Amino acid sequence: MLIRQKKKSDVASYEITPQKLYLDRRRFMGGIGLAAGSVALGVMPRTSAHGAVLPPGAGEIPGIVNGYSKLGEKDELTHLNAVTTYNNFYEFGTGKEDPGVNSGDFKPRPWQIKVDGLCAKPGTLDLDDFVKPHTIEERIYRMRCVEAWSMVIPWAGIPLGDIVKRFEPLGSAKYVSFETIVRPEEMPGQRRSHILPWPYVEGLRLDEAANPLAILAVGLYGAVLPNQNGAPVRLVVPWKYGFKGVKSIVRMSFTEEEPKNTWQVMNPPEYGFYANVNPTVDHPRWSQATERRIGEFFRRETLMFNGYQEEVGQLYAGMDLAKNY
Ligand SMILES: Nc1nc2c(c(=O)[nH]1)N[C@H]1C(S)=C(S)[C@@H](COP(=O)(O)O)O[C@H]1N2
Ligand SMILES: [Mo]
Repeated sequence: MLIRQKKKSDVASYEITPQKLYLDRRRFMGGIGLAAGSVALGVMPRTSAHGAVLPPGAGEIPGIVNGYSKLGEKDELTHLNAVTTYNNFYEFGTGKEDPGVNSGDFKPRPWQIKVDGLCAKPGTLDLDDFVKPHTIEERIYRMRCVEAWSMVIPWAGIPLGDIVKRFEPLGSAKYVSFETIVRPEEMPGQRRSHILPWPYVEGLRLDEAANPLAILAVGLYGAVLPNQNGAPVRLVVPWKYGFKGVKSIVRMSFTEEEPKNTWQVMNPPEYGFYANVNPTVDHPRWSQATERRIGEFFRRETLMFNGYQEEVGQLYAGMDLAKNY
C-alpha cells in the first residue's frame, strides 16, 4: 500500500487557531525540538489545566518527522485543552474529567515493557530501548469513541508493524495483545474492582497490527504523552473505536488465539473484538451514524472505518462487517 505524505491542501481550510499555528510550526521547522516560539504559542502540554501532568524533565520530543496524516477538508485539530481534559481512562475514574484530575501522581518513568508469547525475541525492555530503534512520526488522526464523540489528535508515535517485526513473531502467532499497568496505589479507579477487571487488555490480529496506520504513541502535540492520555506509551488504531487504544502499556504478547479484550469480557452483547468504526451498525443503545466532534456545535456523519477505508478495508475482505462490531 502506498503511504502518502500529508498534502498542503489537506489543511488549507484551517482558520488561524493555536492548532493551525502548531501545524505550521511543525511544517516549517521540520521538527518540534527546534521551535523557538513555542512558549509564546501556549500550545505545548507542559502542564494540563489541572496542574503537573508531565514527568519531571520531560516535555517536547525532539526529532519528530512528519508521518502519514490524512485529514478531511473540515477536520481541524482538537484543542489541546480538550484532548487532555475530556478522557476515557477508567483506571483513574469513570468521569471524563477524572483522568486529568486524578493522574497527577502517576509515574510513567522509569517504565518497562515485557514482550512475551509466540515470538523468537521475547524480553523485558526499558521504554527507551523499546523506542530507540524507531523514528518517531507525527500522525494526525481522527479518533472516534464508541460513545459517538470524536477528536482530531496529532500523535507522535512509532509504526506498530516495525515493532512487531523486531520481536520476530512465530508462524503460529496470529494475534498480538497489550496490557495496561496495574498500579492501584497510583490509579484510584483500580482500587475499585467493580469498574473493570484489571488489567485492561486489548488486541489486534497480526495483519491489523502490521497495517501502516497502526502506531504506538509516545506523545501528542509534539510533547510526551500526558498521563491521562496513556503515558508513557499507548496504542492508536484510528479506524477502530477508541476503546481499542489501550493506554499505559506494560506487556505485549503474541498469541494463537484471539485475545479477550476488556470491553468484550465486560459486555459481550455490546462490544466485540474488531470494533471497526461503522456508521451502519448501531450500538444496541444508540446510533453510530453520526458523532459529536468535540469543539463543534453540529453533529457530523461518521465515516466507514472512520474515513480510513482505503487504507484498511482490504483487511476485512470477505468478513461480514455487520458482525464485526
Ligand atoms: N487502559 C485503558 N485504556 C483505554 C481506556 C481505559 O479506560 N483504560 N479507555 C479507552 C477509550 S473508551 C477511549 S475512547 C480512549 C480515549 O483516549 P484519550 O483519552 O487519549 O482520548 O482510550 C481507550 N484506552
Ligand atoms: Mo471510547
